[in-house]
Amino acid sequence: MSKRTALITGVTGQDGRHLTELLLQKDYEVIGVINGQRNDRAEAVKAEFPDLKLVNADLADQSSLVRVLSSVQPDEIYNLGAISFVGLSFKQPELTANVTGLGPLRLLEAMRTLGLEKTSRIYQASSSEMFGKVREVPQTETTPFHPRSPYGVAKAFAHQICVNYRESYDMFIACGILFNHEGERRGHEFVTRKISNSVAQIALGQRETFALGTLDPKRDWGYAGDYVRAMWLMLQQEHPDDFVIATGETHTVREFVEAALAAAGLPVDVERFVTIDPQFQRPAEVDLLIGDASKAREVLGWEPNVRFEELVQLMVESDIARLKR
Ligand code: GDR
Repeated sequence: MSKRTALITGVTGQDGRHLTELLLQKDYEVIGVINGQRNDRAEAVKAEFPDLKLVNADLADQSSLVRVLSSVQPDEIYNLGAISFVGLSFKQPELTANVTGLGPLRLLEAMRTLGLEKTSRIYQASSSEMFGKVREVPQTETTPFHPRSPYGVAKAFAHQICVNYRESYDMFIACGILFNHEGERRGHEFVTRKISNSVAQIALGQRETFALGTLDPKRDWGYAGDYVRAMWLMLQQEHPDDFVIATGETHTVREFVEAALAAAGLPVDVERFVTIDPQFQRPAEVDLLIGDASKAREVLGWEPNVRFEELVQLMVESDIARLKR
């Protein structure tokens, strides 16, 4: 039997790298989409995964998607590509709408144009940011959306166009509503990595303090390596569906800082190490997220393995080890 083929957009990001690792272990042929004339991250991902193949296309360029899907004919498509930093989406809302919102629609249309809608399966990276100003606690697959950023609005459009195409054209489209997921591959612009890296620098005597926008928001933080398993499981089911992927635990940014200081063996005194800088605050904030992943547990048999303290510890230890190198 020939190998199954998976196409991943956003392959150079945190989830793209975890998913590439998982699918190569499962003996898939993995093809990653990269964009741009010079993409330094493409070099890094190629060095990390020599068996990964790379192709050029862009979620903002329909004909490039048609060409790539036509030549690859993937069994599974994982759409992880997006403008994914909520803070940036306030500064570049139109770009965010185009890539994060319309990108998935372009992929679906490319599948239909090529007659792949009955043979290829697609995973869409939906987000807990769609819940925004939450209408219920905890959030499930049926909680109404109230996004609080251009990013959240774009993700809500993408999610609903996926549901619409699934219902209209009987396509296998699965949406994972993933709550925050972090780890040693997280980008430095996100709060968890900013904290783990800054705390590691303090522990090594390389800095004394660092600045955050606010300590109050609560997030349901899981480990990215656990969450890409859920993506794969969703595409192995008999029927496509939507699934919340979360730990069911919520913590404040302050608690993340406290756990990081403890993990580094520093005094757990947040005010001594953290200053507040309004430049890192957002025009509208998501105050509380906590997901109920019962459906994923029952239907997919999915469970998170890494819990909050362990996640913080693995991030701080990995940053300390990296900075020492
Ligand atoms: P989020 O992640 O917006 O939840 O989206 P992020 O880590 O950026 O923010 C989490 C919370 O921390 C607060 N915060 C700060 N955030 C950053 N980045 N920098 C700061 O200095 C800072 N200070 C406080 C934020 O305001 C926020 O409340 C992530 C992304 O990965 C999305 O792509 C994904 O869809 C969701 O998680 C689920």
